[in-house]
Amino acid sequence: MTEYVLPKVWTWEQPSGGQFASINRPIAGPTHDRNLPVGKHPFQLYSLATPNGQKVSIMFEELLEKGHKDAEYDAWPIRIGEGDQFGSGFVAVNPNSKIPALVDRSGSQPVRVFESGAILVYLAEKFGEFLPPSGAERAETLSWLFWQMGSAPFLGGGFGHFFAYAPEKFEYPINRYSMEAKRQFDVLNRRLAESEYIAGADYSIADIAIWPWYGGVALGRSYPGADEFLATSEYEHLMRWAKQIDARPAVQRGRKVNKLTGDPSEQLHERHDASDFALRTQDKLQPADESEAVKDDAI
Ligand SMILES: N[C@@H](CCC(=O)N[C@@H](CS)C(=O)NCC(=O)O)C(=O)O
Repeated sequence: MTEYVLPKVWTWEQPSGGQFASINRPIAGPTHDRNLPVGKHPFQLYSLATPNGQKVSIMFEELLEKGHKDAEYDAWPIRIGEGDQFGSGFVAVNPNSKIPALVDRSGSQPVRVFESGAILVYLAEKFGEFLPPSGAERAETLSWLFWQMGSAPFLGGGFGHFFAYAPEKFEYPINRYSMEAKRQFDVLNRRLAESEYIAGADYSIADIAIWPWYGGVALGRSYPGADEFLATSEYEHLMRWAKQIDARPAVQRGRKVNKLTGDPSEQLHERHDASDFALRTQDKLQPADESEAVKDDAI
């Protein structure tokens, strides 16, 4: 590795290299005018089946599974590899230009919600599910939810980036982020040794937030080879929990929503109705997107 001589002021002169370099830029705001589509349901979700996106579609499917008919939603794919997140309509819903983003149109004025953690809390409070209303149990659930928000960027943006996406295998950052990723897996494993679910005896938005990231790596879905590299099978309690959540019907449906890559039977590009899943299974809805430019399972 040639030594990098720091300039006095950093300037954006060239793409940094590696996957996703083409969508990274040091400025915010829209790059083009484009309105977002609006469907028939009260909730409009603009997303992609990445771990951050899966959290919200899993939450909607769990609410529907519990019988909340008012939780019906339209889910529209945002192709982040093609820059959809920089369209004016999307930026108006999320000024941070990242999926997932939600518009609740059930009231007199539309309400925008961005950041997956904020969306989970908003829906949990609206439907009175998956987040205890007060006291120690609520504090524990929110603690783990915010743990995920602070920790997963080291797993994804740190470990995952240098393990899978950087233009070369650099030993220093891979060591640094593998150390942190394994420490985080151990945090979860110890917690799950004493508790069935992350926040206690009940399944909650903490599980819904944490599972797509840590379950995804442990089950060998994110970053091919990362499960072996990090020896995730050694985290016995975490593996038990990852498989238990993976078996939930709502989780199996939620993972498919806005999924554009991988096995065609796992993809549901747009979701507008519960019956869309059956249509997808029969392969009648839409053909698979062959583009592998952005593998949605692992970003
Ligand atoms: N903290 C945010 C993170 C969202 C995020 O990083 N989304 C990624 C996909 S997983 C994205 O939209 N990336 C597009 C980009 O960076 O331009 C959340 O939890 O909602």
